[in-house]
Amino acid sequence: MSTDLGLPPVLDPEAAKNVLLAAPRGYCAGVDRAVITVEKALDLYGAPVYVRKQIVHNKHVVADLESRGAIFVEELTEVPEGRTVVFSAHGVSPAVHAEAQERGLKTIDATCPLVTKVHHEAKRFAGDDYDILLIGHEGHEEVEGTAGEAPEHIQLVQSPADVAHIEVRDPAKVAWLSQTTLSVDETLETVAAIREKFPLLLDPPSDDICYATQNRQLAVKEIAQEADLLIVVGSGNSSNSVRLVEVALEAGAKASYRVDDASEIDEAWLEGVDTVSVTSGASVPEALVDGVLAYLSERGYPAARAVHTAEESLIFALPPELRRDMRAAQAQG
Ligand code: 2E7
Ligand code: F3S
Repeated sequence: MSTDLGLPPVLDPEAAKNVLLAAPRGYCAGVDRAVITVEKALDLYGAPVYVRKQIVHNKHVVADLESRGAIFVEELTEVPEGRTVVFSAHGVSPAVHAEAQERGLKTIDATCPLVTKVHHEAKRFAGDDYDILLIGHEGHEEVEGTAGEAPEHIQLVQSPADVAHIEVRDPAKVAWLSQTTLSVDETLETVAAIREKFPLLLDPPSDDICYATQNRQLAVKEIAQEADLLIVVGSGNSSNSVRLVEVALEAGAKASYRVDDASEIDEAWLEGVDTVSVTSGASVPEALVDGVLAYLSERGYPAARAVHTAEESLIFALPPELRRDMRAAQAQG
């Protein structure tokens, strides 16, 4: 399905080859905040600073922060007692907060505020004793964090096909929530299937799929229609980046691949390709996109033409615990 935004045609009819660049793409406000949080923590406390899980799902971002002294761990047991640990943008369950406190760790919570909002919704529905159907991907850190807010009330729904097997205590008390980085179209299908089974289904108070996910999917649809090849820059464990490939193919791109950087592009993908479209996931530094555009330019493609479908200006304040320590350090001179 494609979205007609009523935009002027983007292709240059005179040019044999075209490169279209989605806008918006790349860093969202939550990623920007999380990456800056680790950088400022390194400045303020000195290396090493521990980070539970990848701060965002991008291997270049993680490698860069590692080179500056961040240590990424899977579990809090790997963090020496009394040290500082940053929680990733994807959020953590209350059990992880409790474990950190037990181990005497100083914590800085870089959970995206839009994930925290979903945690609050989960707590509220659970407080009203609703069965909560959380649409998302099993094993994703965000889902583990959200589900951990009310494990007895929440069950995971991964696709419309799962709906047939759902059992609830009271069909009149069912609500749904979702991971923030899902495909908008597929989630609508899943919700429709749930609602057919439970007509009294309660919606979240506002969209759980965040503005950045929605905007990047809308933008990719716009550059997919004309694309012989659509390249998504992003890591393999980045849910929102992987979704962009799926959305691109759904929207009519003839082929679409995800790459971590230009070195992963296969020259054979370009055979017979006139129009290449490019976008990037919410955890992807712009330099990696620049690398892909340079790769295309070296192979005879013209400068990219940006296709704007939304403006983004959201900025989140840094975590309060970090701001407090920054103020204290400043006051000490
Ligand atoms: C946090 C949240 O790090 P990402 O690639 O994460 P996903 O969830 O897409 O795998 O992208 C940024 C981001 C998105 N959502 C960070 Cl909850
Ligand atoms: Fe937050 Fe959405 Fe980014 S949930 S981290 S703004 S992709």
